[in-house]
Amino acid sequence: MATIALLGNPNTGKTTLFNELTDKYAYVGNWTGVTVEKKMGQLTDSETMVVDLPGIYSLNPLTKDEAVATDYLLTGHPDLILNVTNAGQLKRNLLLTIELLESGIPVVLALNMLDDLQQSPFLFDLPTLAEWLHCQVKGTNARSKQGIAALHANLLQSLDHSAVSPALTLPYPEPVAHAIDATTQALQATHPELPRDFTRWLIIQYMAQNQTIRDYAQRQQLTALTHQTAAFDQQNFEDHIFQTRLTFIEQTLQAARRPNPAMQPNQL
Ligand code: GDP
Ligand code: MG
Ligand code: K
Repeated sequence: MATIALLGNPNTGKTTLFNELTDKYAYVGNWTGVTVEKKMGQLTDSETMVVDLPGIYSLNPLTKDEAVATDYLLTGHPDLILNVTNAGQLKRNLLLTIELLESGIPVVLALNMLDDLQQSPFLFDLPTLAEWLHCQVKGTNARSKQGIAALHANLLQSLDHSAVSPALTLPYPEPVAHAIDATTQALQATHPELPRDFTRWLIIQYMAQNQTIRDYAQRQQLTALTHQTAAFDQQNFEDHIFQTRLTFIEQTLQAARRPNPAMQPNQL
């Protein structure tokens, strides 16, 4: 049975979308060790399970509640990620999106709350966003139920792997890129069972000082990674990674922004 993980910043409409996309509850309770509600339901007209996860701004968790989402990516083996974003705060939302896209797990991006953009001077061209991010992008207004049917159809299609692209690879600067490649080789030699994209993602997260990932690497004895801790930290890889992501987001948004025809000066 396939599983879709619902991930996104807090208050982007994840639970509203969950309710629209599912028709049967499979489970409602709490995640182990935290008080966050765990909701699982069946995607309408499908055997697929949808899992609603706590809202997060990054995969590097600040709280135990937030760590639930990162832990789920490490151990839950979702087949697909539905990343729900607030279209009006895309710049901030895309920081998480990039972390998800790097995992190699297929991502469908929902640009939710499109209704909030009606008064904005700019809209987004969804095909351009899809091209830059290498993933499916669908616009929704979860509250008024617009775009749900198309999103549902796209999720089914993406689960069929017919519409899925490879993981996003950002142009990290030379020392980082070189270290990623070298560490990937070393880690693949000792842990050939890990998928290549997932290996690269673990390394980037480790470099970015994600403590949940660092604990995981310790537990799994990923020594190709753990032995590099001091080297990564001394070279400020975390800062390089963050800057590269910000630059990429700026470029993506610049390419995808379109004037909102409803807000053109001659119509005001
Ligand atoms: P979550 O924290 O990501 O699970 O977000 P919720 O589903 O709880 O939604 C947060 C708030 O945003 C609620 O008040 C929703 O009614 C509202 N909301 C959800 N989707 C939309 C949308 O497409 N447009 C607008 N304007 N509001 C929405
Ligand atoms: Mg919620
Ligand atoms: K429902």
